[in-house]
Amino acid sequence: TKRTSEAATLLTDHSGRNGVYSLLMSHATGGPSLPQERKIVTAIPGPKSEALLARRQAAVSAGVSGMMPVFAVAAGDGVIVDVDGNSLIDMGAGIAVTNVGNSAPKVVAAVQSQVAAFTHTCFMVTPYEGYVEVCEKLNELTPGDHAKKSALFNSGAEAVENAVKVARAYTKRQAVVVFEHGYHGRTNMTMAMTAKNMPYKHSFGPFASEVYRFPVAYPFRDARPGAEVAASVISRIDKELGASNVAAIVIEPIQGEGGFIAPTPGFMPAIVEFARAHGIVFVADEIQTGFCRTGQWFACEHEGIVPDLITTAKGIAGGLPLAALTGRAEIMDSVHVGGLGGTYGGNPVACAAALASIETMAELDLISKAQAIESIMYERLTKMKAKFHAIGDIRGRGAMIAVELIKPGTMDPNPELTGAVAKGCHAAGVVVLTAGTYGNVLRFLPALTMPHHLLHEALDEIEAQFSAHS
Ligand code: PLZ
Repeated sequence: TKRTSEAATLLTDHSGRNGVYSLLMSHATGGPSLPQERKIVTAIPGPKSEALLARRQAAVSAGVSGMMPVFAVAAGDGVIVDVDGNSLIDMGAGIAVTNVGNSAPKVVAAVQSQVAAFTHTCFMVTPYEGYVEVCEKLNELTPGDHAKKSALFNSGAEAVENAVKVARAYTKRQAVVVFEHGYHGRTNMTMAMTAKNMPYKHSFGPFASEVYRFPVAYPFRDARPGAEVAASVISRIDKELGASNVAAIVIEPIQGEGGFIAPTPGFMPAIVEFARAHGIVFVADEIQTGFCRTGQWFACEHEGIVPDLITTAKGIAGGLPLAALTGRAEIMDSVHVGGLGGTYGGNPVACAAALASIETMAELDLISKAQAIESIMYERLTKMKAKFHAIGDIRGRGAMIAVELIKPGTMDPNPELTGAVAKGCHAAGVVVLTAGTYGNVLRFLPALTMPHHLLHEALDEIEAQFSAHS
């Protein structure tokens, strides 16, 4: 077909060599998935990536960072293939996005048929079924069996902004409570809500007002029970803000960019109870934790928490840009008509991808797959912790696991070792991400379809890098 030959031209231009070409052709036309292997055939970066890096440097703003020095041409399940034909192990899934794997067959088919039918009408102008169906699914899958409604957006940050808008409209209050180490986005409102200055906020102020940040119960660095930390936060909210001025409390049930900090058990339930008692809208930001990532549909479920509003994005649509705000119908309906929206929000192609992704999650039982990844990761990392005293903490759930690195014998963060291990992995063809307020967390977020032999191979490499740098 014409489309296939266009894809072929594109792939030939980028990859050149024949082996890579036929492998990519098979992948791009819905054939068997990419060979699930690490295969390094050039230096990292290879010559074709080097050439693209030079073009990138000349054409792309220096303000956009670039972690891996290679350019991708294909990806699926556990691997990313680069322009030089290297096949890398992917422990990042595009920052927790391709939970169902890259170019998952159902997603590819749904996107192809939607893109051929129509690409955009604007839901606010001429609606279509896909948008409604995604909302129905979200209302059904998110925690709680109360009446819910949803609205769709383009990015996680936009969903968080809209959570604040809805909470303010509903409560007729202004203050927003967020937490230390929290991350909510890069737009003006969400920069104010994000804790870390560098790189997210530095030189970009002034920030939105009426955002107040309080400590989170951080088990590795605070031995107090969760309820006790919550009590001190609640007392401060009462004294410093006044509960009756607070529109929303926004928290990630496991903090993502902040370093996979799962608040000490008891912390979130106490905060939820306080919110309920004072008419404050409790918002769970599940943008990184959602869609089977933590071994449940949503991370709130681990502590039985039912948020009033929940923000989702990333894993929702198998890699297409889509985000959502879901919550109690009376809260979601409290906004005046026309108050929520946007040109592209709930784009039909992204909605088709979301429906296919959600179907794939159920069909492949990705909840169990995330739990299996958790067992393997904990077992291997626990052994490494006994050997390498720089590993201070292992934490997270499902396929959202991290290690926090310290200077051995202290609690001091060790960002130098974190960077060295990450760089070593990258050079050896394993994509790992870092995180944390102190830049001392190595985080692992593989696709939930990651084959176990590759997971072990990635862990072997991580272990080798710890050995090399200890
Ligand atoms: N809330 C909990 O994790 C996005 C950011 C990467 P967007 N996290 C990855 C970077 O450096 O920009 C995120 C998140 C949580 C909100 C967001 C924002 O989602 O889709 O990136 O806007």
